[in-house]
Amino acid sequence: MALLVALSELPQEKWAARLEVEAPGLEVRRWPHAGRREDIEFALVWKPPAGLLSSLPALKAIFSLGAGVDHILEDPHLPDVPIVRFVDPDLTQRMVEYVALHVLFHHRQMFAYIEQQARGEWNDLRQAAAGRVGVGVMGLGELGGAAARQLAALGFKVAGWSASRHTMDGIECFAGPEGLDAFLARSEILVCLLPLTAQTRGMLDHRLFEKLSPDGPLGGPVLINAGRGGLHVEADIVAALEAGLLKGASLDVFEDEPLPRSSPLWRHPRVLVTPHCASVTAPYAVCTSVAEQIARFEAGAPLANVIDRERGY
Ligand code: NDP
Ligand code: OXD
Repeated sequence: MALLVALSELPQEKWAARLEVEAPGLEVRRWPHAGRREDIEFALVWKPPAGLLSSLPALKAIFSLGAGVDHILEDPHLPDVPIVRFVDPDLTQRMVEYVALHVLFHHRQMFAYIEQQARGEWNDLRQAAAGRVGVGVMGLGELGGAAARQLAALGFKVAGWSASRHTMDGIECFAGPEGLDAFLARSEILVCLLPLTAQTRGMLDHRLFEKLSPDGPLGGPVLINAGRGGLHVEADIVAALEAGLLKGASLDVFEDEPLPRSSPLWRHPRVLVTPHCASVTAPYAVCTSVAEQIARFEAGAPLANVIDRERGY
C-alpha cells in the first residue's frame, strides 16, 4: 500500500519522514518520484499540481495537509474520491491564540501606544470595556467556533455568522445571506475564519466594510482575516483604511502569497502583516491523524472530516 506525499512550497521531506514513522506499513513516496502510479492508494497534499491526483488510478482518498481544501478543489480534474481536511486540537488552539492576540491588540489600542512610544509620549488613552466592543466572527466551524468562545470568555460582545444556524452560549448567532447585514451592523472588530469557496470569494470588500459598525467605542471598524486571501479585496482594504472606513487590520492571508514587496499593506501604519502562520499544521499531528485514518478506513470504518464538494468545504 503506497501513499504519495505532494507538498508544494513546504519542506516535504519533514512530513514524509514523519509519516514513515507513524505508519510503518505504508510505503511513502515523495512527489515528483511517484513510481508506479497504480500502487498509490492515498495522497497527502498541499497545493498539488493540477492533474496529479487524477493520474493515480488506484487512489482511494486525498488528505489535505491543512484545514482548508481550496488548494485541492481548484484542480478542475479531480478524481471522485473522498477529500479529508485536517481537524486537530493543536491547530485550533493556535488559531484561537492568533485571534485573541489580534482582537486584544486592536482593543487595547496598541497601534496608538506604539506610535506614542516612538515619540516618547506618556499618555494613557481612554480604554473601553471589552463588554462594549462588538466582535463578529465569520465562520463558526472548528476554528471560528473555538475563537468565538474564547473571545466571549474574554468578555467581548461576540456574534457569529455561518451558513447554517448555530446555537452557542453567550454568542449571538446569525446565518446565511439574510443574516449578514444585521451581523455586520453590530460588529466593530470583524474576524474572518471562512473557507474560500465560490460563495465567499471576494466578499470582504468595500460594500461589506461600509456595513460594519462605524460608531463603536474603538472609533472605527477593524478587520482580522486569517481565513484565505481570496476572501478579501486588498485594494478595497487599503482604500477603506485611507478613507477611515476601517481603522486597522490584521492580515495573515493574502491574494498572492508571499505578499509581493510592492504591496502597500507592508508599509501601512495601521496594518499588521503575518506570513500565513496564524495556525500552522504540526507534522506529528497531521501524520498521526493520517496514519490512524488510513488504518481505520482499511478496517472498514468511514473516514472522518470528509468535505462536501458541492459546498466547497
Ligand atoms: P470549518 O469547515 O470547520 O468551518 C467553516 C465555517 O464557515 C462554518 O461555520 C460554515 O458554516 C461557514 N461558512 C462556509 N461557507 C459559508 C457561507 N457561504 N456563508 C456563511 N458561512 C459560511 O472550517 P475551519 O474552521 O476548520 O477552517 C476555516 C478556514 O480557516 C479554512 O478553510 C482555512 O481557509 C482557514 N485556515 C487558515 C489558517 C491560517 O494559518 N491562516 C490555518 C487553518 C485554517 P456552517 O457551520 O453552517 O457549515
Ligand atoms: C490550513 C492553513 O488550511 O494552514 O490549514 O492555511
